Amino acid sequence: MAILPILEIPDPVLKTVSTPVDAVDDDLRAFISDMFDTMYAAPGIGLAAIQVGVPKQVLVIDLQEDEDEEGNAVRCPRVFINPEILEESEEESVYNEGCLSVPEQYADVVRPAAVRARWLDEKGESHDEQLEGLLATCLQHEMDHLEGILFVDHLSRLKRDMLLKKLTKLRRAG
Ligand code: GNR
Ligand code: NI
Repeated sequence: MAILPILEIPDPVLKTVSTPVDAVDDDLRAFISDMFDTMYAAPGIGLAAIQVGVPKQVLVIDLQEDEDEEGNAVRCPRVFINPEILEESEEESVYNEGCLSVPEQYADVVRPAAVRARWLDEKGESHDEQLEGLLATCLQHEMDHLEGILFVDHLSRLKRDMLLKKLTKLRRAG
């Protein structure tokens, strides 16, 4: 169990373009386990490897939508290695996104409502699936990280500057 430090804007490492993984092995699985520890502790619903400083095409998602009878979150951890978007829907959806690398700031982002994606899981097995709803939104948000893109890069300059100013103020306030 290891909780890794999460890089925050304006750390230039977040702009790194991540490279594909060439072997899904025990070392990678140990790192993925640390990514889940880090994501659950934050807490967040997704995490890309570059957010903890590792420029590999690895991301983890757990929407934490399901609850048991006692109202406890049921874990549904998903791993995406070397993900690719094969198709995007014409239909768009708007979601009020946040990011662990842009703490406590939220803004509406427009993205394709559904995507067909291909990826490897933690066993190295290939998946090709149509995803929609929050899972599609979150996957696109995480895949942006692999290109060095943050959700604020989807906003108008005015909205982005306002949001970054708020973050600066918040940090000054401690
Ligand atoms: O925890 C997170 N919540 C979230 C909400 C809406 C859209 C995307 C996300 S991902 C984010 C965690 C994160 O920063 N992943 O990169
Ligand atoms: Ni993010």
